[in-house]
Amino acid sequence: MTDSSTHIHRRACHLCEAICGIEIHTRNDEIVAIKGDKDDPLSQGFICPKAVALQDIHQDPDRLRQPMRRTANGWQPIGWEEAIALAADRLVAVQARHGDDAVAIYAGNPSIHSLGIWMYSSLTTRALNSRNRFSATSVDQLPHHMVGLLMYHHWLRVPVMDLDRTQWVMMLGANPVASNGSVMTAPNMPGRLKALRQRGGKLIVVDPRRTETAELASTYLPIEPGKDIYLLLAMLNHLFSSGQIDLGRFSGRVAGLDILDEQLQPFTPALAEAHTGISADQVRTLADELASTPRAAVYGRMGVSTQAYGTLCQWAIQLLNLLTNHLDVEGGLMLPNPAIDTAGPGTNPQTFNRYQSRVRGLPEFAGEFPAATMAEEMLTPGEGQVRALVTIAGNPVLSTPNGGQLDDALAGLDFMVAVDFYLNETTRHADLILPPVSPLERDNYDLVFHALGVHNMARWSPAVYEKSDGERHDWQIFGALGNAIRERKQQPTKTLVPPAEMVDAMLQFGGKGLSLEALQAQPSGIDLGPHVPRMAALFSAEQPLMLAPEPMLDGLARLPVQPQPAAGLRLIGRRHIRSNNSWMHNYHRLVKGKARDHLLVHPNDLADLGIADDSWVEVRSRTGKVLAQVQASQEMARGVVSLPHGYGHDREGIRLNIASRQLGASVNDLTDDQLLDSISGNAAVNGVLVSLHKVSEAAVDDRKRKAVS
Ligand SMILES: Nc1nc2c(c(=O)[nH]1)N[C@H]1C(S)=C(S)[C@@H](COP(=O)(O)OP(=O)(O)OC[C@H]3O[C@@H](n4cnc5c(=O)[nH]c(N)nc54)[C@H](O)[C@@H]3O)O[C@H]1N2
Ligand SMILES: Nc1nc2c(c(=O)[nH]1)N[C@H]1C(S)=C(S)[C@@H](COP(=O)(O)OP(=O)(O)OC[C@H]3O[C@@H](n4cnc5c(=O)[nH]c(N)nc54)[C@H](O)[C@@H]3O)O[C@H]1N2
Ligand code: SF4
Ligand SMILES: [Mo]
Repeated sequence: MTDSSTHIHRRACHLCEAICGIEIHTRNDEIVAIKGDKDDPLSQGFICPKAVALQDIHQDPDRLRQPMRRTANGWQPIGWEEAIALAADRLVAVQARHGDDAVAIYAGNPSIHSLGIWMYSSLTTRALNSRNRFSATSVDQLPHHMVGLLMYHHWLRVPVMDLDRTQWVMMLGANPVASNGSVMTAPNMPGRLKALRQRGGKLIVVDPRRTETAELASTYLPIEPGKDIYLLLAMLNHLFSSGQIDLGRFSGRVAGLDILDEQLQPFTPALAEAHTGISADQVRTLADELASTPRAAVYGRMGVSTQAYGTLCQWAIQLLNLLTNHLDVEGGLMLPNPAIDTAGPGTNPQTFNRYQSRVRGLPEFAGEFPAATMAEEMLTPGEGQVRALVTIAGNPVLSTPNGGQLDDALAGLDFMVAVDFYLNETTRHADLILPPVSPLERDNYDLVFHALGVHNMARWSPAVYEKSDGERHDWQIFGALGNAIRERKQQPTKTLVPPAEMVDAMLQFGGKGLSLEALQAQPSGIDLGPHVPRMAALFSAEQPLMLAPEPMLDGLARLPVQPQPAAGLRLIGRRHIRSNNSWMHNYHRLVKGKARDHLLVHPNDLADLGIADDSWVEVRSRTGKVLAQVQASQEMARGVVSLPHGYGHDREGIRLNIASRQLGASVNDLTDDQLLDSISGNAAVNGVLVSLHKVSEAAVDDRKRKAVS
C-alpha cells in the first residue's frame, strides 16, 4: 500500500551486470523497502540480496564523504579545492621530473557500472597522458575483447547468447547462478536456466567444481583447470572431419577456413580424452548435438578467460558457434542492438600491441597494459619507472595477481591518489582519497551492459537522493582534476557537459527515436525487442570476418600436444551471491550467516594429505602463503581446491569495521603475476599450483584475535 508520504523511486541496481529494475520506497526520506520492479522488461521483479544492500552502502558510517589527506597525525579531512589542487600539483610534479609514464592509472570494476566514471574518467587520464594504464579488464574479460578485435574488427563487438530462445547451451567456466551472468546481461539467471530446462532444452556445464549452476544442468562434466582448450579444439576438429561445417549467412564473408582445418588436425577427440578425461565419444556427441540443434550456443566466462589459454578458449568458443551456423541466428549468439550502440558498423583502429610494457614487454591492448605487470613497473628501477598512481574505483591489492607484491610496491610510491569512497586495502596507501557520492545519489545510464543484454532495452536511473553541497560526483572529480592538470601543463581546459545531457544527446543520435525525456516517461524501462540478425552484414569478401588471426595461430602452435601429468593441487576461485568482488563485505545483511570463505577440498584429497575437515591450513604457492579453514566438498574435482577472491581484510590501516572481522584470506596473495594468458596478458588467476600444510592452533588463534580486535 502506498500512503501519501511513501515515495517509490524506480531505477536499476547497477551493482552488477544484471542491472535489475528496483523500487526504492522512502518515507520522510528514509528507505523503508527495496523491491524488484515487476515492470522492468528484463528483470521482471527479480533482485538478489545485494540490491537491498544499496541502502547499507548509502548509510555505511565507514563510507567516506569528504576528501581525506594522509598527514603525520593520521587521516585528516580537507576541502575539495585544496584536494584537487594538491593532487594536480603532485601528479604534474612527478611527470615533470620523470616523464608522463611515471604516473600510472588503475581503473576497477565499478568504472564500467557508472556512467560518471565510464564517460568522464578520460578527462583525467587523457590529461595525464601516460602509457602506464591498467584496469580490471586484464584480470577478467580481456580475451573477449581480443577476439572481438581480431575476428570481428571491433573490441566491443561481443555477441551474446540469445538465452531466452535457445534449446541447447554448453557453458564453460561460468557460474551464473551465483554471479548472475557475465558478459551477458540476464537478470534472474536461475529462473532463465530453469526455463531452458522446462522447455526441454539441454544445459551442459563444464567446470572443475560442481557449482550451483551445474546443479541445474542436464550434463555436468568436471575438468582439470586449464584443459578446456583441448575439449573445444577437438569439437572443432570433429566438425571439420565429419563435414558438419555450416557458415550460414557468413558464407563468402570469412577468411581463414582452410588454414583452420589444417591447424586443427592434431587436436582430435582422442587427444582431448587424454588431456581431460572426457571421453572421445562424449566430445563427438557434444559437437554433433551442437551442429544438429538449430537453436544452440556455446558460452564461456571467467574460468576459461582467466587461465593460461584464455584467448584460445574464447576464440574456439566463437568458432564453435560460427562454424555451426549459430552466430547471428536466433537462439545462438547475437549482437545486441542497444539504444546507444557502441559496437555498430565501422571498425576499430588497430589497438593491440602498438607498444609494449617496459619491464616484461607485454603488449598494450586498447591503450592498457596487463594489470599483472603493474607492481614490477613500480618496483623495477630505471627510466620510465612508475612513481605515482591514480586508482579509480579499484582495489588491485585484493583483486590482481600477487597482490602482496603490489601492496609492497604501493607503499614505495612517491604519491598516490584514490578516487574511492572507502579506506581499504589499496587506498590505505594513498596520500589523498577523493570520495564520490553514494550510488543512490547519482543518475545512471548503463552504456556497457545494455550492449550485452540478452534482450534489447533501455532504462534511465534517476538519483534517489540529491547530494549535499559538500559532495562531488565521480564525473565532477574527473572533470576538476583533469582541468587542474591541464592548467598546470598549460593546456586548454575542457568544458563539462553533465551526464544527463550527454546521454540525451547519445540517445537522440542513436537512431531509435529515443531521448532522455522518453526514458524518464517510462521509469521501469523501455522494451526494445528481441535480437535480430545484424552481424553478418558487417562483413564482406573485401572486409571478411577473420577466422584464424595470426596471434591465435601462434598460440595454437605453442599449445602442448602431449598430456602432462597433474603436478599438484590446483587453486581456482568462486563467487557467492551475497558478495561482490572485494568491496561488499562491510554490510551486516550480506555477511551474516555461516562463513563463505572456506577452502573447498575434495574429501579424498584431504584424506590423502591427512588433513581433517574444518581444520585450518596454510596454503602456499610460489608467491605467498595464507591461512584458510578447509571444508571437505564433493563438489570439487580431485586435485582442485577453491577459495573465493575479494577477502583479505586483515591488513593494517583500513577503515572497514565489519569487513575486517571476516576471517577469509586474499586468494590473490597466492595467485601469480607471472602466470598469464600468453596471447592477451590476461591474468591466469585460475589453475595456480598450491600446497596445503598443517598449522599450529596458536597461529589460528592469532588470526582470529586480529579479526575481533
Ligand atoms: N583471484 C581472483 N581474482 C580476481 C577475480 C577472480 O575471480 N579471482 N575476479 C576479477 C574480476 S572479474 C574483477 S572485475 C576484479 C575486480 O577488481 P577491482 O575492480 O580492482 O576491485 P573491486 O573489488 O571491484 O573494487 C572496487 C572499488 O571501487 C570502489 N567503488 C565502488 N563503487 C564506486 C563508485 O561508484 N565510484 C568510485 N570512485 N569508487 C567506487 C570500492 O570502494 C572498491 O574500492 O577482480 C578480479 N580479481
Ligand atoms: N555474487 C557475485 N556476483 C558477481 C560478482 C561477485 O563477485 N559476486 N562479480 C561480478 C564480476 S566482476 C564478474 S566478472 C562476474 C563473473 O561471473 P562468472 O564468470 O560466472 O564467474 P565465477 O562465478 O567466478 O565462475 C567461474 C567458474 O569457472 C570455474 N573455473 C575455474 N577454472 C576453470 C577452468 O580452467 N575451466 C573451467 N571450465 N572452469 C573453471 C570456477 O569453478 C567457477 O565456477 O560475476 C559478476 N557477478
Ligand atoms: S543481480 Fe543483484 S547485484 Fe546484480 S543488478 Fe540484480 S539486484 Fe543488483
Ligand atoms: Mo569482473
